Amino acid sequence: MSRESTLVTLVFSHYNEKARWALDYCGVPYRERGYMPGFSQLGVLFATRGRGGRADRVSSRLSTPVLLTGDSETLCDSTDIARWASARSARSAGGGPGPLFPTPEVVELVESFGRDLGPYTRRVGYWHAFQSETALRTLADENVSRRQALAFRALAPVGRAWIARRLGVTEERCRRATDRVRAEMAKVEARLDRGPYLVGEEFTAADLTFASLLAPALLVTREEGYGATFPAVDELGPEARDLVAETRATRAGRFALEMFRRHRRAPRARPNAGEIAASGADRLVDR
Ligand SMILES: N[C@@H](CCC(=O)N[C@@H](CS)C(=O)NCC(=O)O)C(=O)O
Repeated sequence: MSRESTLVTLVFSHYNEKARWALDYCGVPYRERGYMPGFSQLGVLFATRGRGGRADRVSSRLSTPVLLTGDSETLCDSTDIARWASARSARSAGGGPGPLFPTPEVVELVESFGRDLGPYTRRVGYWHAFQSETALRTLADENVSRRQALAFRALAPVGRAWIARRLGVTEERCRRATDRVRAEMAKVEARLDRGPYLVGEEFTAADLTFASLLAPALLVTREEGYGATFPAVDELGPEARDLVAETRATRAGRFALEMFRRHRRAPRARPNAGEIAASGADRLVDR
């Protein structure tokens, strides 16, 4: 029997939520090691024995999520993790890509959301968090161990400038990113005219990826199913509050929240992050 897998996360990140959700959906048990930005890179270095993964347009060699599977594989990308989880859950039914990746169209959509939506909701999320007095503190206090949260808070002024530089978080770029998010939502709405899910008649990785990567603009709560805690909407300024309200009112926003509601049951309790022990059974879904 293989050992339990370990998921190394930047705990509140939407790409990480995508991996957690896929693992939970496919019933794969795992332990989560959750980190704040700046610490996650150390977590990845440690987990991969200094090797890291591969950099691409939206991520670095030290990006999360990283999954150390119980069979000693190391997967350094959320799509690779989701595909692995899906194939693993299909193994007993004779193999194949599994429930999350039934067709190549799903793979294409997952990749396009990863490229054209994820980086933009991330930039918008960080910009608005940086305008708030308390948001970064909440992200730390609610998501990682007390020790890590204190260390993060001490380093936050430097960390913030570092994140802003790495991810291009400026007011002007946030504005353009917001427009790109709206354009992606419009594309999704056009698809929803054709059926209940983004591809075909069943929930797939396309729906899961869209909902996860839109989550920072919706501020999906733990109660609504998100596997980490975002700041509360009233911790943010008026512009951010309006954006969350606007996104939640769109058809695409409502669809994403519906995917959380129907396919990702909320975690039972806030785990003691830092060393979060999560099991698939804790956050299962109705399938
Ligand atoms: N292509 C990657 C993107 C992952 C990504 O960008 N992760 C970010 C969190 S949102 C990260 O860990 N960034 C830290 C870094 O690259 O140093 C995936 O889908 O797994």
